[in-house]
Amino acid sequence: MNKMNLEKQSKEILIKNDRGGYTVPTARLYPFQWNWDSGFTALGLVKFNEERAWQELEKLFEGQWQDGLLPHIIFHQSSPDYYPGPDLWGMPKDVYENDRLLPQTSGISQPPVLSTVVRMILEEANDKALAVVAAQGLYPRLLAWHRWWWRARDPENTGLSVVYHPWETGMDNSPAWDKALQRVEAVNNSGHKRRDLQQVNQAQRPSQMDYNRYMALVELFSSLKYEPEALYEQSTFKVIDLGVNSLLQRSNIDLLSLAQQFGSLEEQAEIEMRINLTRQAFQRLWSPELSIYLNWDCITNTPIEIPVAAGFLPLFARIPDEKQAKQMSYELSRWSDLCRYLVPSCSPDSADFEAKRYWRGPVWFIVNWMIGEGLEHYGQTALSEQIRQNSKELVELSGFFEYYDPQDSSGLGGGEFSWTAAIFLHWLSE
Ligand code: 9WN
Repeated sequence: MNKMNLEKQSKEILIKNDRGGYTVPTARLYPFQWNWDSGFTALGLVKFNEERAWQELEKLFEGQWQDGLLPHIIFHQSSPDYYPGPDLWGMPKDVYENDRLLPQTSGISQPPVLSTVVRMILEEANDKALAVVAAQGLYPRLLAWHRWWWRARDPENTGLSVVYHPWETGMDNSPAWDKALQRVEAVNNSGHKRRDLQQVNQAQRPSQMDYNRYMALVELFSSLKYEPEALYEQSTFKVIDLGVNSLLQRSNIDLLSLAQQFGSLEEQAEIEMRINLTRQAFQRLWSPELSIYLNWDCITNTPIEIPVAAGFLPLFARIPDEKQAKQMSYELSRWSDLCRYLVPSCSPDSADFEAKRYWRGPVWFIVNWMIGEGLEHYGQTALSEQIRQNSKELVELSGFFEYYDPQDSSGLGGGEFSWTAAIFLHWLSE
């Protein structure tokens, strides 16, 4: 398909997935507003409707909690198509704040990409007056969310924030979580029906045992009323996720830029302190042997020695020094010798690699864009361009899927997928 058609098609997907001020990731499989999906989607929307791009973000923040948490799902309306819905998260109904009905939400968050997105669309907007008002309105809410990550999720002020659920990493079924998840005592969910398998082949989705453990964690958090101290002490799944921490660090850098325009000197100093603390703290996640960063299991207090694509995301956060960035790009080139399309979500020569299963091998556009952007920053232009070209080819061959097989290019998971269309508009159509 030619470029014009793909561009047109990607805009049509975003319009089709619009549910009135917010975009669903894809029809039926994911019928609500997801946190990081909306961030990436706004990067596509801004290319043809700036007002709508700002609205996407404003709508998301309607679900923000008073303590700053921005949940991973906002249930603006009900749908029979997804499990688990708001009732299983134990969320109260019909709650009003200043006469406004608050949407029900989940009780965990997702990788924080929004400050980066706000800065990017503020800088590229044609309607500057609209952009300044919107960004200024979002700034205090972004700051509150960052502070939640810095405090509720890092109460010992180490510089790295913890997550309590694979869903919170956005890379739910990554082999990096296998061992940590096995420690979670599964609940028997026979009374509940998974809805994802009505739309996607079981071989491309997490196993039933994974779901039973995911739900056990949800029950635990709900019974603890999502109290940050209780979760920190009692969650049986507790990891330092490279995705969350890389996106948070990059977002801290972009939040600082927003603070310079809209915030106080004290806020700027606070953000700067966090950036420096995190930069130092990241060093313990670096593996010189594997030339990649590693996730960390906080229960055993050991690195998780499974090389996954998130291990390259510190490039997006400007964490590595020049030497480390070079070593990472050699490692990624080695991966590319082992499989046709970059970037597989897990090292292709790892025993855990599965080309078609959700986060265990497939290529995801959002990850490709962030790694590509990071490599370009470090001057690794050829490799960054290879990732871009591979991504283009995947869309040309298979259309706008949720994820792709890195060997045979087939499109997997949900079709007409919003973030794939948005990243196409943002990164591939120029
Ligand atoms: C759970 C919406 C979301 C993405 C995640 C992706 C998948 C949900 C699910 O879909 O997760 O949040 O039910 O599988 O893993 O990254 O935000 O696109």
